[in-house]
This record gives sequence, C-alpha cells and structure tokens, in this order.
Amino acid sequence: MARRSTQSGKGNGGELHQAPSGKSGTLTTNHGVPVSDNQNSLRAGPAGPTLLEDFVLREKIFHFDHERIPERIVHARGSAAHGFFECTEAIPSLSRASLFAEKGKRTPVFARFSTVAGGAGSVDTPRDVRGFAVKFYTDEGNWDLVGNNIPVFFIQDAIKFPDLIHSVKMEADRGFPQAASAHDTFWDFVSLMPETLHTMIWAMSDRAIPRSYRMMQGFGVHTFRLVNAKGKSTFVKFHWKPKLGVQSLIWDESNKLQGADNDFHRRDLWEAIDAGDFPEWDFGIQIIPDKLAAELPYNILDATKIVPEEIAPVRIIGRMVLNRNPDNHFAETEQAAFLPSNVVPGIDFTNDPLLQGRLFSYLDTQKSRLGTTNFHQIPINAPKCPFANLQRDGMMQTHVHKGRANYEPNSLDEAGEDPGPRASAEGFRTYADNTELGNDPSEKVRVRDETFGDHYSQPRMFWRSQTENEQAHIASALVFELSKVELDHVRKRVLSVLRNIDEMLAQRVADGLGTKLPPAAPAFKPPLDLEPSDALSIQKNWQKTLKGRKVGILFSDGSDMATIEALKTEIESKGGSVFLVAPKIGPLKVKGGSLKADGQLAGSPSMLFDAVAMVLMPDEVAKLMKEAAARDWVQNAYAHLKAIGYCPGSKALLEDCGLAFDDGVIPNEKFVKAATRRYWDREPGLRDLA
Ligand code: HDE
Repeated sequence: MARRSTQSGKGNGGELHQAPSGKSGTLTTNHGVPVSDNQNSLRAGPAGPTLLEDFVLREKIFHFDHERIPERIVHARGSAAHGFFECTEAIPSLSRASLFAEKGKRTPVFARFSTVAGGAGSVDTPRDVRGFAVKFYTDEGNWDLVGNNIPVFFIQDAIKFPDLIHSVKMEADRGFPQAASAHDTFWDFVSLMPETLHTMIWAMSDRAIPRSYRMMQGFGVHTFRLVNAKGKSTFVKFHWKPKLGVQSLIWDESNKLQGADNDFHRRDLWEAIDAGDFPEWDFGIQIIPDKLAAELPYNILDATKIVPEEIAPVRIIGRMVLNRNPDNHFAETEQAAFLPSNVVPGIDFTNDPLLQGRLFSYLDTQKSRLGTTNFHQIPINAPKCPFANLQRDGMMQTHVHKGRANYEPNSLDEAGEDPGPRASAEGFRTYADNTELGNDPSEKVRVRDETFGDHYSQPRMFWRSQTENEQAHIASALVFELSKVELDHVRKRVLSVLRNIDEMLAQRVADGLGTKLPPAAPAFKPPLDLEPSDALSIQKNWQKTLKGRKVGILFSDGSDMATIEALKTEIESKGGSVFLVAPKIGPLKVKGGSLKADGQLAGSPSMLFDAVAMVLMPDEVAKLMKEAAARDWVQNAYAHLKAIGYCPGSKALLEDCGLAFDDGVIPNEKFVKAATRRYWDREPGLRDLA
C-alpha cells in the first residue's frame, strides 16, 4: 500500500491557522507546541490503530467534547450586541447613579434579547415572551437591567417560578413541544393560578410575536427605587421604547418563518448593525410618587400589574444605541451573565417578592452554567471600571493577585506594605426603610398581601385597550392554543377564568372551539373596570415608516432594470432596505443590462419581507403562474397583510392568484408609501378570526 503524505493538504484549511490572538501564524497546541500535521492522527502503521500518545489529537478532541456549556434553563436562545447608553437628561435629584449624572454622558452596554421557553437551538419566532437584558458597564460598577418585552410577569412570588417554567417547557415524559405554550401542562397551570392571566393575555397578543428585536419595547417589570445623594428614595419603573416603533408579525407568518428562517431575529439584528443601521431605544422612567402608590387599587410591588402611562407618564432620560456585533457568539452572547442583583449606588431594589427571589437565582445559576465563582472575570462580564477586593483563588482564577494582604482588617501599611482595598462611606448603601407600603418587619411570615388578590382587572384593561383587529388576534390565539390542549377539563377551566376577564372574549373563544361556556370561576376580588390605556395597543401607536423595514423585489429575465433601480433608490432614501429575488441567482439578462439576485425565489419566501413588489415581463409571469413558489410568494404576502406593488406585466399573477385589489395591492408607482404599514382591514375577508 502506498504511503500517504503526513503533511497538511493545501486548500483544505491546513495552510491557514488562527492563533489565540486572532492573527494568522503557526498552529500550535494549547500549550504552545507547534503542530506539524492537522489532517492525520498518529497511527501504528498506515493501516494500524491510532496511538494513545497522540497528544495533538487527544487535546483537540478533548477540547471539542467540552465546547458546550449548560444552556440557560430559561432564555436559552438569544442574540446580543454592544453599544452605548447616553444620558439625555441628568436626574441628580432622583438618583446618584453616575450614568445619570450628566446630560451627554455615555456608558458602554451589552444587550441580549431572547425567547424564554425554547432551547438554545430552537427557532426565533414562536409565540413567547422575549427577554430584554442590558448590562451597563458604569464607572461605579455593572448595572444589569434584566427585563422583558412585556411589562408584567406570570407570577407574583419567586417560589412559583420552577412550577411556571416546568409547565411551559417540554412536557416531562414526552419531551415536546419545544418552544410552545400550546399544550396541556401550561394551560393547566395558568388556569389554576389566575395571577398568571395578565401576562397570559399579553402573551396571546401580538406582543409575543415581534417583527424584530429592534421593534420591541423593553420593561424592567418590577418597581425599583432610585436613591439620590441625600438618601431620598423614589419608586420607578424602567422602560425602553424602540425608535422604529413596536411592530409585530401575523401568527401564520411567524409559524411559516420557523421554516423559512430559524434565525429570523438573530439575522435581522446582525444585518441591521452590520449595515450601519443601528437599533436605538429611548430609555424612560415612570415615577410613582408614594401618594399615587397608596391610592392605586393594586400594589406597585406586585409584578403582575402595570401602572398605565396615562397615570404615570414615561419621562425619557436616555437612549441606547447598539452599534457593534459580537466578535464571538460563544465568548460574549453565550457567556454573558446577567444578574438583577447587579445594581450601582443610586439604584436599589424594592420588596417585590418576585424581584427578591431573582436576586438569589441569577448568581446561583452562573455557577452551574459557567462553572466557577470567577465568572465575573470573563471579559463580557467584567466591569470596565477598576475593581478590587480580597476574594481569592477559585476555579479558573485568571488574576494574579500580588502582595500579602488577602484579609482585612490588617496593619500591613504600618510596615510599608500594600494593605489592599478598604470599604468606603461612598460605597453602595442599601435603602434602609423596611416599613414602606404598610410592611410590618417584626414578623417572619409566609403570606401573600391581600392587595395582590385582584387577578382580573388588569387583563380586562389590556383587552379593552386593543383595536378590534388586535382583539381578534388575542381571541384567535386562545382558540389555537386551547385547540392543542387535550384535557377537556383544562380547556373548560381556562374558559371559566376568561369569563372574569371579559364575557365577550370568553364567548368568542368558546365559539371558536365549538364548545359551550362553563360557569365563571370564583374570583377572590371582583374585577374593576379600569380606564383603557391606548399605550397598550401596538396598532394605535403604529409608526408609518420604512425605516428598518425590508422590501423584497421579484424580477426575472427581461425585467426592466430602470424600474427596479428607481424602486430601490426610493425605498433606500426612506430608510428601508431592498432584497432582490429571482427564480435564479444569475446574473440574469434584464432590460438595460444584467442583474444578480440576492436570493432564489424558493429560498426567499415573502415572509422574510415587510412588503413586496414585482417587476416582471408578461412571458415570465406566464411561467411563474405555474410555479408554486411564486404563487406562495404573492399569496403569503397578501395573507400577511403586506403591501404588494405590481407592474402592468405582473398584475396578471395577482389576478390569477385571486387577490382583491385593496389599498395595499397597488401599482409600483404608489408602492413605497403603501409599504409603510400592514393592511389590517384585509384580514376579516381572509381568515376566520375568533
Ligand atoms: Fe429570569 N432567569 N427569572 N426573569 N430572566 C434567568 O438566569 C428567574 C424573571 C430574564 O439574556 C436565569 O442567567 C427567576 C422576570 C431574562 O442572559 C435564571 C424568576 C424577568 C433572562 C432566571 C425570574 C426575567 C433571564 C437563567 C422569578 C423579567 C435572560 C439564566 C423570580 C423582568 C438573561 C440566567 C440573559 C434568565 C431566574 C423571573 C427576565 C434561571 C427565579 C420577572 C431576560 O436565573
């Protein structure tokens, strides 16, 4: 048998090596030994067994075998970016936090967005709450605002968190469904725990199928406190408002996107930043004066309640811009450890029993994910200000601490030696008053405050604040989810609690399921008719803009290049982006030259775009009429309520697909203006909404 060369083969990666520094150079082992062959393991003869002494092979496989770390038990799938926070209004009278000290001051941030229920490899567009976690690297330490895109949470007390998450994740025996709340155990838990209903109704709304991470609001959820230099405390809630406005998908679209692009949100965030179209949010605080807190018919320490913006307006004091993609998904996004317990002087906790439990949980979880108490030394987690204390050693210690002082107090300074760091009166001081909002700190008790007992008034307020179309989406989402529930008694129990939210909602869901309404569940407190809040509706606050939106243009052989170019220029001038789709990647011969597509038709379905337009010659249209991918392209765009632009040639395809020519199905000349919105009015004629 001929002996093969033991040298690296050219063209198969053997000639270019990445050193840990990120620069090309000689390939070495982790211990710096130069490697002569990265293609063949060491064998006892050309046809013999592999030798145990092959330390190059063993080290490489050993490292590979351990490349994964435990994924987050919740929020496992996420995407992140670097950027900055800029203070736009200094608030020293409210908080001594250094990041709010001066107008114009910038603080670096790392923001991670996530789904909650699915695993790290699951899809981006299931119906789910989204995480919205921001690490501020302030000059007085890291502040982590670990929030969601929904302002309330399912439960009131941290002790119920494992139950909630067990119920929504894959069922224990069968291991499915992945990343979906549409199954028995979730609805069993929800209907037995009416405190979940407010977040449940948000999760059934379009908030839970966001169009993009860039188009989500973020909320700190809990009431926090700001503390000024004199020690005065003010209750606040934190808000992020996207500059692009809040936008959502259509349910059918989000389902189809799971096949069209598993990474829809991850790609969207990456591509926007890569193109210099930096996502931006306003940062605001809702101040809740003590007097207001005392008057509200619910408790501001109850995380299942909001304070409507109409009652306590959001005061914008900053903005966040995400302007740099991670260099390495694992090192940064995966290893990022967010801790609600990371606060800085000037920001403090409240006695919200959900928040209090989180203060323990996140630190605890980092030890099992990152394996060491030194997780704060990983670059993405390390503060960017100096930090020093006498904590020492531990697994994967990367600091080489110098000197003898590793205890305090000490008197080493008397001998002229460095005594190490000392606590200072300027440091973080916990806000001391523990009697606020009626607390009696003299007892240790396991009780839920009576003011936490109203579970129906706020979901009712949410429901009544929505547009007709948004209500139809909520009712239909409930029908969808409950139709997947197999246990009849669970479905009935959900209907019985829905009656307390709104009779009409319950009736519509029952009708959608084709079942009778059971009696209403007993309510601990009778629901109130709170004033609806327009701020809670997406559609009422829709920004008609092309900024951040993506338009797909379908062309083929012979299409008119000038028309395509003109459309593209107009869309881009309004802040949108264009993706060219054709039956073949090409370059294709078009009128006026040749043109390459960005994507092939079958691989670029219209779900990937916010609006679509066609520039096609009649003979090509005739071919496309027989092409399922082209028909789907048009029909899905229509069913997902998108604007569709057409030229004289392509009109025939729309007619052949049976589309009605409404305000959103429009000649290309008028398309760009039409592409700034969706056509909600189209929907009742299209699908049977509950
Ligand atoms: Fe979390 N949550 N959570 N959560 N959460 C985690 O921490 C937990 C809650 C949120 O991008 C875990 O590092 C408990 C509310 C986000 O890395 C874990 C309770 C809100 C992220 C954990 C809650 C959140 C997490 C898993 C009830 C919105 C992802 C991995 C008391 C205000 C952060 C980790 C990232 C992650 C526990 C409730 C948001 C297990 C016990 C309420 C955005 O520690």
